[in-house]
Amino acid sequence: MARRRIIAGNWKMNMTPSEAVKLVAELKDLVKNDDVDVVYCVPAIDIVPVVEAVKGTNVNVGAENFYIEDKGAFTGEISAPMLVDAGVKYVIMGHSERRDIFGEDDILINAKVKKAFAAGLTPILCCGESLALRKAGTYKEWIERQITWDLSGVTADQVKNLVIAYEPIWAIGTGETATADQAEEVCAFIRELIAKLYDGATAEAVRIQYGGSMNASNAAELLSKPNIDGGLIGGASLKPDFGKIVNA
Ligand code: 3PY
Repeated sequence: MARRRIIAGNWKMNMTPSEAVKLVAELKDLVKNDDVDVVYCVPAIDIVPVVEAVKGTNVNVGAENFYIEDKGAFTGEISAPMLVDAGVKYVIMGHSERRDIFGEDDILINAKVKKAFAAGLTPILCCGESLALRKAGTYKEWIERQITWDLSGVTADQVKNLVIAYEPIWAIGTGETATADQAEEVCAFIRELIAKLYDGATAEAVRIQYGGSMNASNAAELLSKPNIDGGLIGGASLKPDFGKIVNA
């Protein structure tokens, strides 16, 4: 069965609530496409107004982060039940900015994957190597280690509904993009790894995105590759260009 394409914007720490509502209105007609899952992953403070603003459209809302406990003394955090109650469907985890700037490790990310599934959220699990690992030629070993840890104890049925985003760190916020062949090589490797860790049916079902400076001019080539099922889009998700990527 063909995998449904998924294009998700990662707004990062951009857009005040009023700017967010304006952006949703600007993009509304541009992102219409019934054959693609379109997701806006937005800052916590934008979730409620954006869920309201996308009502009646083809867009779903995702969060950029959450904490693994349901409630309690965790100042500054938001929980999976809070996200679900607010109408959120997806949540990003394992993004290199959270790994590198906020020190999140694979043990926490693994707990997030399990918690998100248990709460009814779809994880968008990010992985990817640094420039040093790319140059050393050990990037596949690194990605295998990340995914194996992050999916420890996660069932095949859950992985069938997972979204994995391959985001080489050297292509994030640098303007550099992996070539379509480089991206496809790693996305195919991730699919083979899922077949090894689970089985062929699970590997066929899991959706794998490329992320890292995907934009309106390179999206069509990246998305033409057999193992790239979509994109996790940074800066270009804040512009009308996002509509071009959805329809690429
Ligand atoms: C980027 O494209 O910059 C991203 O980090 C997407 O998540």
